[in-house]
Amino acid sequence: MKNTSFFVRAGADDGPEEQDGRQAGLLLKTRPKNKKPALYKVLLLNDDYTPMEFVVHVLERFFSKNRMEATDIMMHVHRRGVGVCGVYTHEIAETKVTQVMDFARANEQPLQCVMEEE
Ligand code: TYC
Repeated sequence: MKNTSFFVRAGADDGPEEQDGRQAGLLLKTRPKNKKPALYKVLLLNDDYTPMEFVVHVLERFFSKNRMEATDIMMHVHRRGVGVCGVYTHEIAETKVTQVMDFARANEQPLQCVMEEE
């Protein structure tokens, strides 16, 4: 549900000033903000050169996967070409992508990591 704030005319008399000092004739009504943040999938892409063990390590180190979860995701990417490592808010997803890309580059691996809005 979208957040809304709106002004409405004050009550019947429209007197010069409210008791709490607000401007006469105006009353601010605000609904609680319950807007959920946009979410982004962080994806790993397959390539022909990055060792499987390196990808498993990336999933353990940056996405807190255990060995079995990491192996499942790595094999999914290997077979299907792309796979989801996790779903995060924009800033966290961006950080994950940067961490993986920096780590891959530092280790001279062509591994690619991207983010995509859900
Ligand atoms: N295809 C790679 C290989 O056979 C393994 C691999 C899996 C690479 C997942 C990248 O995101 C990846 N060594």
